[in-house]
Amino acid sequence: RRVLVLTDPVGDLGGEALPGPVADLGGEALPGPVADLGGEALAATVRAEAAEACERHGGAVVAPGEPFDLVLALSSADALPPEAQAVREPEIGAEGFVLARHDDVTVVLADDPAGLLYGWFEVVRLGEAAFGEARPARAHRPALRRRMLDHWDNIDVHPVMGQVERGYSGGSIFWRDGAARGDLARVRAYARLLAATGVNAVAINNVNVHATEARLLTDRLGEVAAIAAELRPYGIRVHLSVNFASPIVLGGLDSADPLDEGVREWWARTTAHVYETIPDFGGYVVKADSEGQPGPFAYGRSHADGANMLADALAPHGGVVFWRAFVYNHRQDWRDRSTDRARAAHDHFAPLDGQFRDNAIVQVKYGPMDFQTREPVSPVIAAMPGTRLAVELQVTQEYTGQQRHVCYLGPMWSEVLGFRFWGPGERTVADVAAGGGLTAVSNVGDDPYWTGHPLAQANLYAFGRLAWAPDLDPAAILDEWIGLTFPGGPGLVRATLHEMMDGSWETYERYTAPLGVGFMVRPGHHYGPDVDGYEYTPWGTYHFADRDGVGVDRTRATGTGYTGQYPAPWSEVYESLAECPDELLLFFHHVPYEHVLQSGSTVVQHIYDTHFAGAEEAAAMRLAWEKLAGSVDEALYARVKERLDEQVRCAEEWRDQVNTYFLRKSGVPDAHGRPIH
Ligand code: BDP
Repeated sequence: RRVLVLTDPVGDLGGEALPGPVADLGGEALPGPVADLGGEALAATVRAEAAEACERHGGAVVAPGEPFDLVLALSSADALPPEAQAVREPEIGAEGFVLARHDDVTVVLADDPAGLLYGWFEVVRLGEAAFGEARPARAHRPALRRRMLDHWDNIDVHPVMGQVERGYSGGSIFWRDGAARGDLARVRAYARLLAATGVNAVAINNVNVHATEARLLTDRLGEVAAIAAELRPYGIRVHLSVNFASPIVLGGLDSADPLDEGVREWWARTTAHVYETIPDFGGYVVKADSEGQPGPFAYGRSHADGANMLADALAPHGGVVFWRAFVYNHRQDWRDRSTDRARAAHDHFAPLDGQFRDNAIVQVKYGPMDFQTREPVSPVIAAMPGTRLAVELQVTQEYTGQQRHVCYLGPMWSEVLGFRFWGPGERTVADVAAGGGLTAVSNVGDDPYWTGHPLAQANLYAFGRLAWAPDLDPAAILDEWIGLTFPGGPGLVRATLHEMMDGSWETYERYTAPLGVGFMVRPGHHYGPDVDGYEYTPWGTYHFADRDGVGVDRTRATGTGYTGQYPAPWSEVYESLAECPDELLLFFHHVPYEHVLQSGSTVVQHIYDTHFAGAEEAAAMRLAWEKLAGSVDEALYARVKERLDEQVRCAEEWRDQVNTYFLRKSGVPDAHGRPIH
């Protein structure tokens, strides 16, 4: 192909306000100047990508005036060819692009170099199809302005958590031997990978900020700058997780009170220094008053006070603070059945709606508990119309098989993003999050396959694609990933992968904790079954199984009142035993074992049936993979096979423990007489 790239002159992006849709805030843009986003660096990336692709696949980058098959042009470029003029729009918008094909020419037109890069990757994704039939001009724009991955990476290797907290892909790609890696080539490759999926922000250290990592904000900032330099050419902004007590820990002050002038001044000064070093720094991520992290409660201040202090320090530089809503009491009395961890985030944050600064984004986990395989969508997302919200997902599979199990999470995320709190036709979760963003804990490490389980790459890909376009069909995203990862291979490989992966989230759900009740994992590392592992602990994660029944009564009528945190119609649907969706029944209700589900099965029979089925499906997955021996790369085959062996073993273990447990509790035998020990 002959490719024409027109990126001169790159407009000056300095001082411009961040655009982007804001569902609840009247379409308003985030205020504040944004330092130069590295426009020239991005434009250079587009040129280099095009040149490299031509070199690899044949073709050439041509000069203006020569014939071309593909033109990538900035709308501000001098001498736009007529093909590009024809698809010009008054405003394509930040990061957006127009793609068209007519008269045997493919056109990508963008207002800024980031849009051009995303347009380039769209062409790559389409492959030959980008040069086939005519394509009417279509504008592509990200639905969510901030599409971010959080790395729970430590610089040092933590004695319990290892280097990457909840990491299943080896060590950190950023840090090694107590410092930023000397060779950051892999970080650059990661940036490229992320840009190709649409991600534009990364936090490079753990939300649990230990002493060494806290210093990244001050005397170790140079290491952050080195990483930012690798991410910048792909349009990815660096963020840091900061410790709320930094003024004490790093600054030698005797307080971290967010209303104390000295403390505020310390943050303002420290933040200004960050921006002198990294002018396009994205901002902070904060876990406060959560699982032992310091926070504003120590000073009798609210989370709005805490977040606003950091927002004020960041505002002059155009930065934002992602303030996590994951705040709950992890030392509760398990005998006190009136406390309900599911209520905590809403209890703490909903009353603060409207009090957060415009550049403070409240980051809410998708469910009210903690990244379980099945949870209702967090009611906090519906409760703060006057606040920018980001929804947080977990790409790393802490509770979904730890990258030893195949578990494609696209369908779960798509369900969450498409959920309509206010009923059919009303706004979706993705609409609400448009003003804040979509974030997720990354699943990437220094493993040769990036994600430990090679098939877990699909989750990383799906996250980026859904953050860009939440209404994409997750099965289609999966096929995209399969096609791009196994190009040109036999159709059997692609069909088998689709068959193995598309329903794998539901398979995983079948053999693990039933009907939305959650947890039942081994305490600490959270892998494998332990039905009562958390039942008598202070973490607030209970199933309440006894000889009469199982499940958590979260109704207003007789339970914790959690259902009241939802707007209608869901407050009523979840409250009602008859209407509550089966898959969430035990999240909302405590029921007898022989309670009949909407499916017609009883609760206990459903548990038996799904656990037998889930373990069988895992075995079928392995069988399907075994048929691919010889058709895929040998090392890759072996890696996946070894993980599938473990998945099959673990699924059987889950099946046996869960089934046996409920047989013994309930005394109800399996209707089909299958062996349960
Ligand atoms: C939990 C993890 C823990 C994290 C915590 C969080 O087990 O390692 O620190 O979430 O999100 O799921 O802060």
